Amino acid sequence: MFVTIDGIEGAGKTTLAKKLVEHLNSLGKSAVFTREPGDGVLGGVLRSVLLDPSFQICSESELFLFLADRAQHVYEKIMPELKSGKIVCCDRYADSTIVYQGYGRNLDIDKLLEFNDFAIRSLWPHKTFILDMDAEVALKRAVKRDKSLGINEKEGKFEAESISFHQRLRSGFLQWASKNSERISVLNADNSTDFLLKQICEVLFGNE
Ligand code: T5A
Repeated sequence: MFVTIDGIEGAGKTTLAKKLVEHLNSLGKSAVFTREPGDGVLGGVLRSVLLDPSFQICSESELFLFLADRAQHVYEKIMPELKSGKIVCCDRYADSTIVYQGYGRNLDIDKLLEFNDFAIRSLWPHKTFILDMDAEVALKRAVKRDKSLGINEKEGKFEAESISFHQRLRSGFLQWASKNSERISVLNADNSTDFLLKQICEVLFGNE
């Protein structure tokens, strides 16, 4: 089973995806955490380029760098883990590209869908959860986290975008979710991580 967690900056994706993996493993279901961008050796290099504000990258280059990261990630990690029977929980995936590069950077969404499908060899998640909340509140969470981790502005390229950019992303995620409602569930990220975890498990496994 391939599960992804997506949404705006600071909504709690990483926290929730890691907790989900921990919970599934404690139930004896073998699960692995992974994330985008930045898994693996190539991913690490691409992540540092993508998130470094000193690189003036045009939207098209940015798109292909995210897709290169994803293609390698699918080939090197996601597909092998799925083939070995693991549940893969990925923090951000193709939906981030549709929303950030499409709704955020105004690239053509049909093209993004096509390019993504090529990069992932049509490996779309079985289920995607989008964490939704007020963009300004979420951003404050991310900035507070960065400060507490001593992370400098290099990591904050997208966080440094205007609030209207983040509001556009939030609305993009909601529109995209409603167009893909059989795969994507929207969760209210104002809730506690434990509550969100319970909601996800109900969707994935029912009352099992
Ligand atoms: N991007 C990415 C694209 O433009 N296109 C793409 O195709 C892809 C894949 C990656 C950037 O790249 C962009 C999007 C991003 O801007 P990143 O640093 O990897 O950047 O971003 P993320 O790891 O996704 O981190 P975020 O900043 O978005 O944060 P998260 O993961 O949503 O939030 P998290 O879990 O770190 O939590 C933030 C803080 O809130 C607290 C946590 O303890 C933490 O301090 N928190 C909660 N507080 C209250 N209630 C809850 N339920 C909470 N959950 C977490």
